[in-house]
Amino acid sequence: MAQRLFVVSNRLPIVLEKKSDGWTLKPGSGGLVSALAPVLSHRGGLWVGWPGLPLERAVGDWESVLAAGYRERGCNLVPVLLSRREVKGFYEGFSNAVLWPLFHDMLGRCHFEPAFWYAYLEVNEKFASAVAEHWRDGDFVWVQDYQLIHVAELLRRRNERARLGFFLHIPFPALDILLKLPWRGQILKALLAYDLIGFQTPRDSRNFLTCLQYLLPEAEILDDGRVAEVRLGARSVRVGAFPIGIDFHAFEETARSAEVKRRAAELRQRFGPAHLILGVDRLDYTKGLVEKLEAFRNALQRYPELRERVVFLQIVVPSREGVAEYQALKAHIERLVGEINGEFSSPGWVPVQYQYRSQSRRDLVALYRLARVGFVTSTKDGMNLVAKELCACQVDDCGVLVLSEFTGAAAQLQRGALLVNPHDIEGMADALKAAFDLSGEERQRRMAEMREILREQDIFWWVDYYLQAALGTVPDDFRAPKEYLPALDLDELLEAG
Ligand code: ADQ
Repeated sequence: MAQRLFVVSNRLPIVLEKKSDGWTLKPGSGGLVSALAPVLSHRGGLWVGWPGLPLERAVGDWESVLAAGYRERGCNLVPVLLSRREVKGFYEGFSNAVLWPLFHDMLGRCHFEPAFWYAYLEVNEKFASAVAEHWRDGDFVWVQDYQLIHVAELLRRRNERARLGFFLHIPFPALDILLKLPWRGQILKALLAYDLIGFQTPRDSRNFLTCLQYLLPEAEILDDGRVAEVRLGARSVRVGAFPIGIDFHAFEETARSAEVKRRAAELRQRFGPAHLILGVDRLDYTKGLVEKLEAFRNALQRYPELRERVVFLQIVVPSREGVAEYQALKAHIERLVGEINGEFSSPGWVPVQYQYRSQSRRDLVALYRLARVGFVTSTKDGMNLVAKELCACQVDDCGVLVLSEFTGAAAQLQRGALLVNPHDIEGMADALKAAFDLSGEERQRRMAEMREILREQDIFWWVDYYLQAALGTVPDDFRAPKEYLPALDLDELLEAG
C-alpha cells in the first residue's frame, strides 16, 4: 500500500478570501472536494492545488491562515498560486471553455483558442514542479480531473519512478467528439504517462479505449472486463471504471441527528401540506436546469391534480459567476421561474421556489431528508453526487429519485431510480407524475435498493478499489461496475407495427 497519498487537483478543498480584517478560509464547493475531503482527513496525506485567488492579491499573512487550515483538515495543503493571466487562459480558457464543454458533448460552446492551450501547458508545468518539490519515494501521486491531464507527462521528465494515477471526474467523450479537439493526440498521449487511468463509468472507459485504438493503433489493449491494460512500447498502463461514492455514513448519521430532524420539521411547516420536489445543482449548462423547469411546467399543465399538491424547490449553487454564458443561464432560469409562478400560483401556493446561494450542510441534509422527489436532469454528468447524497439522507425510505440517464449515477442506481431522458420534456413530466403514483411499498423498495448499493460502494470503497487497481491487486471476486444502456421495449415496437 502506498506510504503517502498525494492528491493533486485544480482547487484545494478550501478557498482563501481577503476580508477587511485579514485572510479567512472558506470550505470549497463542488463534487471533487466533497468526495475527497473525507478521504484525506481519514488517511492523512498531502493535497496540492490552487487556493482560488490570483497571485497578484496574495499579499500579507495568508500562509499562516492556510497552515491553520491544514491542521484542521488533517492533511498538508500545498498551494499553487496562479496569476490573473493564468487563471484566464488555463482555468476560464482551456479548462472551462475547451475541455469542459467538449467532454460534455457541447461542441458549440467550445473556443479552441491556441493561447488557451499554451496557458494550460504552462500551469500544468507549475503543478508538476510543486509535486516534484514535495514528492518522497513511495508516495502515490493521484492527479484529479481534466484540468491537470499533463501533470504526469511533465513529471516523468524529472522523475521516471514516481507512481502516478489519474481520475477523470467528468465523462470521457466518444471518438467523433474527441476528434474535433485540435490537441486530441497530445491529450491521449499525456494520459498514457499515468500508471492507472480511472473513469467514472464503463462507458467512459470504453470511449477512451476506442479513441486509443483509432488514434494510436500501435497500442495493444488487453481487456478482461474489469481493469484493462494498455501496452505501448515499454509502458504498461491500466484503465478502469471506478464510480465515485460519497461518505454515506456521515450523510446518514447527520440526517438522523436531532438537529436535522428539528430543521426538517421547521421546513416541513414552511412548505405546508405540499410534497417537496427538490433540485440541487451547481449553476451549469450541463445540469439541464432549463429542461427541468420546462418539465415541471409541462407536468402542471398536463396533470392538474399535481397543482397545490407539490412544491418544486430548486437550489442553484453559484458557480463560474464571472463567465457571461453562466450569467445568461441564470437569467434564463429566473425568467422561467417567474413565468411558471405567474401562470400557476394560487392564494397560499407558489409552485416553484428558487434559491441562488450556497446552503449550510445542515439545511441541505434536512432538505434531502424531507424531499418526496429528488429531481436530477443533467444532460451529461460524470457521476452526480447530489443524487447519491439525497438517497443517503432518505432515512425514512419514502422518497423517489427521478434521475437523468446521462449521469454516471444512472449505471449504479438504474434499478431504484425512475430514469429519464432530459431532452424529453413530456417524458420527464410523466416521470414526476409516476413518482407520486408509486405505492409506499414500491417507493420503499426502490429507495432501500439504492441505499444498499451506496452504503456498500461509498467513498472509502472507491479509494480502496482505485488504489488496489493501481497496485494490480484487485480481488478476483470483485464485481466490476455495470453499464446503463437504455433499451427499447420490443413489445411496444411490435404493437406499433
Ligand atoms: P459537480 O459538477 O460539482 O462535480 P456533483 O457531483 O453533483 O456535481 O457535486 C456537487 C456537490 O456540491 C455535492 O457534493 C453537493 O453536496 C455540493 N453542494 C450542493 N449544493 C450545495 C450548497 N448549496 N452548498 C454547498 N455545497 C453544495 C463534478 C462532476 C460530477 C461528479 C463530481 C465528483 O461534474 O459529475 O459527480 O465532480 O466526481
